[in-house]
Amino acid sequence: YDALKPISRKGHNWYGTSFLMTPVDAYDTFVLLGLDKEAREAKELIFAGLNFDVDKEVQLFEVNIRLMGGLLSGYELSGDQKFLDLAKDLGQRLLPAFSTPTGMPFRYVNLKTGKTRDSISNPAEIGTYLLEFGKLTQYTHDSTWYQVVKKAALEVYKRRSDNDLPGTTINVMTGEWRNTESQIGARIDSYYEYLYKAWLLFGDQECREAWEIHNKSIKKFLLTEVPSGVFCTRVDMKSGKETNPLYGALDAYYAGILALSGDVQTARNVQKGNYYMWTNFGIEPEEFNFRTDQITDPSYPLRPENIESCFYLYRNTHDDQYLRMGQRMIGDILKKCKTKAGYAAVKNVQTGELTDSMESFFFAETLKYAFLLFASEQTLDLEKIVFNTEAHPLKRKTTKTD
Ligand code: DMJ
Repeated sequence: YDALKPISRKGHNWYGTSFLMTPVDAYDTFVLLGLDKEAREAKELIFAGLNFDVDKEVQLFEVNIRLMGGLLSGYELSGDQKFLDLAKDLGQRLLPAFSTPTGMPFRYVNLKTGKTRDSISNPAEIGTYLLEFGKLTQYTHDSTWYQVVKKAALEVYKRRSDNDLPGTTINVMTGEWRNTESQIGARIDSYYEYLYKAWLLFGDQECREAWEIHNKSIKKFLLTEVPSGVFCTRVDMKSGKETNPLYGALDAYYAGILALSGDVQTARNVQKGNYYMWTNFGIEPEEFNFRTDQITDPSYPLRPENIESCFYLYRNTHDDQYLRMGQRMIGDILKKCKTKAGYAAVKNVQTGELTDSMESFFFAETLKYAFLLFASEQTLDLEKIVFNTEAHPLKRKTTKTD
């Protein structure tokens, strides 16, 4: 199944038939954890059942980060050509989405017919292909893959405001912003992440510069200190004025990227806010107002970002407080989310009510970062790999030079 339902002990498929998101997202976690039997079983399921020649419309972004990312890391870890063949086939079927006047992709594409839909997209769903399609370029020696997705990401960058900030939604046909609120979380997050990581993985200087310019503005306009910690607020991209002091589970990745990019002091400050968000509510809510402490979305769908940031900060500082933070978060997940057949998302962090859902990113990311936080550093060397946004490790060609 694409996702598991731990309470009813059933499964859920996003598009009627299964694209095997659970085994694809879990495969490299099994490998890293040394669960060889489970890794073998997942691989067998994938090769026996994964078929992209189906008349189904899929969401480009999700299929890319989970399936394309998982298949590519599967190829690099196992050397099995079938993983790469599946990734190339999927890539071909996603490409028609990029045929727009701006080069920024539609949100949905039919895998068989190439028919596209939904021109109102956002930076994350436009710019989160650099790592995966860059890998396709590396393995096929065809530069088109990377060129197409790099153009898409830079079209967002080109449309940044005078304050060097993007908005939240944009029309990919006209290039006009629809929602001009700027923030670091949902619908923007991995656009920033991939600009920086395209530099790490491929040495792309233009992407690095775009990340640095955006990041300077994030720090200038969004980073906000309140008594409970440092958070990133939401502002209007043009005026830079605060629109809504909301922060949430998805925003928590930012401390990790800061740590990875070497800005350890800011990362530490942001992680303090992240930890406050987790401990103040027993488990982190999807979204809350950091000025009033009011929760605006009480769910916790087993997200990884807070633990992910503990992992990067610990790797960078070896400060035990990040181990303790991670231990507390993992303990809360074990205590509050464990069911007889897996781990369930929380419907309301205040009441503790669970919901019958276990997204595949719990396998790909949450469990992997939890494990790696306490594992020996040789288990995974950050000089040798870059994680895609679904925590699929992709091999770096060269080691870091700066
Ligand atoms: C994952 O699918 C990816 O990390 C994505 O970038 C946004 N968040 C979810 C997990 O929270």
